[in-house]
Amino acid sequence: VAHEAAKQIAARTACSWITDGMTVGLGTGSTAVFALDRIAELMASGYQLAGVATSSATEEQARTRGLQLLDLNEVEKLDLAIDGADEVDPAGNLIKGGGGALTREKLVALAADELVIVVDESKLVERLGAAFRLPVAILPFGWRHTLRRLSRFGEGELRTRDGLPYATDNGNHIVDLQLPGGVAPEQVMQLDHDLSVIPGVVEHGLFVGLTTRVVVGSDDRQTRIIEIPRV
Ligand code: A5P
Repeated sequence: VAHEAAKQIAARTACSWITDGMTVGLGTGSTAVFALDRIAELMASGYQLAGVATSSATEEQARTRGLQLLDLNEVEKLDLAIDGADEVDPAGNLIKGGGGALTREKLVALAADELVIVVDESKLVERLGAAFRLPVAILPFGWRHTLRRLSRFGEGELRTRDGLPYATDNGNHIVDLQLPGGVAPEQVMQLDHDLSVIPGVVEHGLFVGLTTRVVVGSDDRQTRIIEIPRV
């Protein structure tokens, strides 16, 4: 699989900010899963850690590694969340949701004091959405109407799996939205707002102003850390 070494080193490096006693947000995807291995090692070495998972897939992966999981409602806040991303812009804004977990991922990210994003170099872009379609989670009820409302931002396509509308962990559908030319860092906040107020939209995959650090792994197992000041 592409960039495995880069993903692994990025996720392991992100775990260096975990200290004993922390409650950690556990991201979803092929990069974030490597953090679970490191967290299991830390626990084996005596750390007391608890995790809140961002998807049922991550829940499953965490359980097989023996991690203690909490529901987001059981914690007031998280000390740290570690998650992947589909795209990262120079301001640390993200597109997430390629794996369909964007709604829980955003709720966990918002609850966390710090959000460490782990990616390989291929995820770094100048403008979000120029290459990757923006995932938008929508209610199944009346989805055709919501899709039509979304189409003023670009061409949207209902995500399918095995010929049926894709269903998220929350039972929602996903529209993958083509943003012509993408969106510049200074326009991201406006688009965040414009999408959020559309009736039928549950959540969208733009993560604006949430990232505090990006760990970029490369195939030769080097990492670069980008600190993002929260404004
Ligand atoms: C899941 O919904 C996504 O937001 C993932 O975090 C994102 O797709 C990154 O996944 P990979 O690390 O597998 O590319």
